[in-house]
Amino acid sequence: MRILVYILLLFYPAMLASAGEEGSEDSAGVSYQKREYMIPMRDGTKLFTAVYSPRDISQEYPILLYRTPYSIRYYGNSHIPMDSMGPSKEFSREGYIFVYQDIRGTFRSEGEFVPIRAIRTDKSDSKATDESTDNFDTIDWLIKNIDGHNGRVGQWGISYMGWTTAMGMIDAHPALKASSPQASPADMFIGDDWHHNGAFRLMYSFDWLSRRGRERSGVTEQQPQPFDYEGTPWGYKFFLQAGPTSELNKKYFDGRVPAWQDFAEHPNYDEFWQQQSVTHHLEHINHSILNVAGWFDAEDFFGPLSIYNKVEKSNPGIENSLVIGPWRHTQWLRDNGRSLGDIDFGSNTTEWYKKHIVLPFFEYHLKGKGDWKPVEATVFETGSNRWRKFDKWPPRTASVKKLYLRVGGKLAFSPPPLDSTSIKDSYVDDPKKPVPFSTDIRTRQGHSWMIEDQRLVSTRPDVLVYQTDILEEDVTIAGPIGVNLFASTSGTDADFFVKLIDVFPGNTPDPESNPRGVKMGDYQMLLGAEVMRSKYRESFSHPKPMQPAKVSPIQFTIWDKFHTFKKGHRIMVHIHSSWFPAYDRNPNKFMNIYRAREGDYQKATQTIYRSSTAASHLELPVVPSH
Ligand code: PG9
Repeated sequence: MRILVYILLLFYPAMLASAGEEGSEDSAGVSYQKREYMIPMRDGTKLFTAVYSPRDISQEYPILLYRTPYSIRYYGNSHIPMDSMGPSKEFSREGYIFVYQDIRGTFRSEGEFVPIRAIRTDKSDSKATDESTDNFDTIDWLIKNIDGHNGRVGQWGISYMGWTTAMGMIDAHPALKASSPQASPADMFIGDDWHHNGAFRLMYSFDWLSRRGRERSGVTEQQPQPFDYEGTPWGYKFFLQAGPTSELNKKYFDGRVPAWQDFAEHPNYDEFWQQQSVTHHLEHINHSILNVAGWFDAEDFFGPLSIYNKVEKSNPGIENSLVIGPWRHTQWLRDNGRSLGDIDFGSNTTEWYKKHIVLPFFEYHLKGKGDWKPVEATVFETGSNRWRKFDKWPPRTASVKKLYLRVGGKLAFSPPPLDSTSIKDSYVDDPKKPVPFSTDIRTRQGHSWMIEDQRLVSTRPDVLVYQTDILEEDVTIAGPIGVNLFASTSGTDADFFVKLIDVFPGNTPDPESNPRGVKMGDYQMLLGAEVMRSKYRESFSHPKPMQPAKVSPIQFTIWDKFHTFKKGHRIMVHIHSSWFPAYDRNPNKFMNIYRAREGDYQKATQTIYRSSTAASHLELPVVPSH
């Protein structure tokens, strides 16, 4: 009997490929049936795929594809997840053929999973695969084998599924007419989940890889177990006690998380990272693209912006538009978008987006329905709390204004005078007491720390704080923010984090709905933050030590913002050298940090210059405020 069950389990997926398995359910008038298939890829690997089709065969429907490493549960025909079919509930009602697939090497699919698998190097090898070929082969099979479709395919996804969507845009199947990559990572060394400007994002990478990065023992329907942080709810303590990243690998991964090994073997921006970056391959696209991002996305904000910019640059003439709402990672799929953390945006921002953008986009391109008129950029202006539309992003009216660090913790639009006597500010970075990235007690990074109140952290002696006078009129910024520091360290490497903050007036009333009871007077609302690991200040591929005490220019970008600092508020900047455990600590020593030992971590004195010849400043893209 046991042997019979084993044989059945072994061949069950293959049986599905030929027969299909069926179930059905109603969704607000549209009745769906479900079938499961094992779809063969060009190398023979079969991918587990669920197809939900409207039962009404009097008309044809477009196919909407979604490919995930997180499982397409529920398996079998007993459950049809009506609310999550498509980017909003309305899609089920409008009628689509929804296709969900476990990507290669995950859950019920065959093959090996490689997180953010690089694009194949040899395109002439007809059996070589990557996520773009798996996407192509899936669409090809669906078009040839599924009944009732109208020959048009769309694809969408958020986060990892945004990335599989972006990969599907490369060498795309001709039936693919519309793609919406949302919050996709684009480059894991420069600006998304694993690293920012070479600085390692410890807490997130550890959590994700501890669950998703282990080699699997076979096909499964089980989600991985969450990591047990040795019983403590406090990630700061856990990671500080656990020690350097090399120790974490030994203690918790036992060398069985291949991606963790990759970090140590590829500490710089070499071919490994370059080949993995989706933006390097986004060419020859000839279908319509809708890019979606959240201003406060703590995982993948650089990604969607870079994908939008690259598609714009390399594929002139196609429809390629951008939507950015005031959202955390994936928020537009999860709640009404009225607020995030302590900040109220005044309206249900995600509902507006779903009704006015994502549904009309697919209805038009896949069914020819409606009067969708693409707008280049539909962006939510925080501070003023309203949606705005532009024919270009950043808007044409944006012009750079330099905001200088000045003596006495001031920020001003005028440069330091020639004869300043005080020309610098210093602080001591102690890797044993790193600056916390959040005041929440948590083991996983959470979602709202990119908009979190910075008042407590501003009191630390290892955080430099600069602010403008009280603004006499509104200041609106729209676009990327340039950071130009002149800095030195007593060590041979250092991280420099720069945060841009909106400081509310002291007498700001508390909002009507304030679940955490936070007092909003003097609130320091984080708008954006970025880091530069200074050994990469000249090149990500060829790191160079800092020379102790020598002043070096450190330039980088805090990626785009669209925000109005209201009259009566102040603009504030924080500078510090750790943001833990969101980022690993820099030992302040030029080395491969993934191989650092506890003894390598040393205190360093960091100095930021603000003289007339070394005038550290930010470049704000200022637009007229209306
Ligand atoms: N941001 C997530 C991720 C993408 C790619 C790799 C690893 C993690 C996600 O939420 O899917």
